[in-house]
Order: sequence, then structure tokens, then C-alpha cells
Amino acid sequence: MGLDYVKFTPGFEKFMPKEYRDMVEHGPFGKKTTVSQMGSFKEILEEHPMCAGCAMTLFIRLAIIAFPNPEDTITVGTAGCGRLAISQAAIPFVYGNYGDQNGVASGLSRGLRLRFGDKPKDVVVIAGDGGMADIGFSCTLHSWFRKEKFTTIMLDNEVYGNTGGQESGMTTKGAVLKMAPLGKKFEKMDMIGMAKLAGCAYVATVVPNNPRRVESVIKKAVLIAREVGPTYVQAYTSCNIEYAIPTDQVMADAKTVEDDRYKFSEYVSDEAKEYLAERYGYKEFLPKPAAAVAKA
Ligand SMILES: Cc1ncc(C[n+]2csc(CCOP(=O)(O)OP(=O)(O)O)c2C)c(N)n1
Ligand code: SF4
Repeated sequence: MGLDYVKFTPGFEKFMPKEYRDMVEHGPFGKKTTVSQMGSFKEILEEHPMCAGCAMTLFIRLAIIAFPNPEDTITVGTAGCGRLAISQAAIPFVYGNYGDQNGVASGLSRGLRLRFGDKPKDVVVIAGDGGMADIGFSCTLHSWFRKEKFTTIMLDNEVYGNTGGQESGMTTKGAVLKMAPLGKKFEKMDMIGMAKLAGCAYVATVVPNNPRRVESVIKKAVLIAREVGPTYVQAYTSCNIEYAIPTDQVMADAKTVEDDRYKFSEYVSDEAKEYLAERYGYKEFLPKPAAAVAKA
């Protein structure tokens, strides 16, 4: 890991495939690129085999652009639609068995700390709601209770998309799906509440139609996980196939769902606020001057 793996070996530049040359010359490695610059640099994830219009793909693209140091980042995932895109990205991807991604990430994150000491190597789990809240539930929760320092991102499409429409714990009550024809009988799981209860230092919900917000959330989550503790981001990433959302309505659906029941929320522990302010200059978390506190 590090910038060396995205450099040419001297003398080999002209023999490298065009895609690789583009990535070295116009990619985001070692630079500060933002979502506002999309279209002006080569993205780490450009090609993928997911359904046209899938909101999950847009979210994954935005999340990867937001990684503070992509050359020092490893993603961990599992079976599910998201891995189809994440595994095409030009950064290392570890594919766990279905559900064990937070266990794999725990070992990886600890190993990288032993190997590289203080030099940050970011581990980011990205997986679906079924893999994370159902089959991987115990691995997810225990990694949080153990205070493992890595980021967990749930691609919450509220269904098992990759296997054709079974309900998950994150499906909303009453939702009718191909393989839940009578409608789901139970409430959507409160993974946000559980993440806070288990001691995550940063917990947020987002939808993909606000790229700058996605960027800000992912950046904070990754930075906090370096030193403070586990972080969790839950993203509504609709499945337009299983929920029959017309492709041109995918972003409108995200906005409606956001307004209705997936409002932006962000919890930052006091320790994480202090860390972001002191280490990374986040002004909004700097202690307020005494006069301002008295006035408030
Ligand atoms: C141990 C195991 N059980 C079941 C499967 C089959 N399987 C593959 S993807 C998937 C569902 C994925 O749903 P989710 O995690 O919500 O992700 P999505 O596809 O919706 O993004 C299942 C059950 C598997 N690969 N491994
Ligand atoms: S099945 Fe759904 S979640 Fe999976 S790629 Fe297609 S639209 Fe996206």
C-alpha cells in the first residue's frame, strides 16, 4: 500500500496499458480531489456491471472519491450487489464470506496497525443490509462492542437485491417484495440506535442525491476510525429493480424517502469532535469562545 503502487516502474511507462497510465497520470492518488471535480479526473471506480440507474453505484462512487487517502485504503465486502462494483475499483478489495466482513476487517485493521504503526491505513467495510444486519449481524455488532477502529458502511437498499428480492431486517414493515408477497411483518431494524449503543464514535444516515454531504460524512467516518473508534454510515441506496422504481425516478425517490423517513442524521462523540477539530482543523467542532457560550 502507499503511493508506490500507483507509480510506474522507471523505464516501463510506455508499456503500461492506457487505463493504468490514465490512473497514474489523471487519477486521485496522492491528490486532494472532491466530488465537485467529478468529470475532471479519472475515478478509482468507473466501470461496473450493476443495473442501469442503480443508486447504490452512485453512492459507492461518491464514497470512494471521499476516501481521504485512497492509496492507503482497503475495502472489505461480501456477497451482494455492491461488491460487483467495489471489486472493479483500482484499490484493494477483500471479499469475505457472506456476513463475516466485520470479522475480516477487525483482523486486517489490527494487522495493518502492527505492520505500519502510526502511518494511517484505512479499512472500510462496504456491504448490503442483508450481509450486515442479518447474516453478519453478530460480526458487525461485536466489532463495534470491541471498538475496532475501522469504518462500516451499509448499502441499505432494504432488500436482498442480488438474490432476487427477499426481505431483510432493514426492509420496512409492510413492504411487499417478490419473495415476501404477503408483506413484511416486522419493523425495520434500528441499526443506528444499535451503533450508538455499541459505542460507535460516529454514526450517520445519508442518501446519495446530496454528493457533498456523502463526501463530508464518509471523510469524517474514515478519519475518526483511524484513532478514536468504530464508525458507521447507513446509506439509503434504493434497488430500482426490486422496488420497481423507474430509472429516471431513482433520484426523486431518494429525495422523497429522505424527506419522509431517511432524514440526514449525524452523531459525533465528544472525543471524535475534539479529535476532528485538533487533528484535522474541523472548525465546527472547535470549542466555542466563552462569550458565544454565554450568549447561547
Ligand atoms: C453464506 C451465504 N449465504 C447466502 C449467499 C447467497 N447470497 C448472495 S448475495 C445475497 C443477498 C445479498 O443481499 P444484501 O446483503 O442485502 O445485498 P444487496 O444484494 O441487496 O446489495 C445472498 C443471500 C451467499 N453468497 N453466501
Ligand atoms: S438488483 Fe437492485 S441493488 Fe442490485 S444492481 Fe440492480 S438495482 Fe442495484
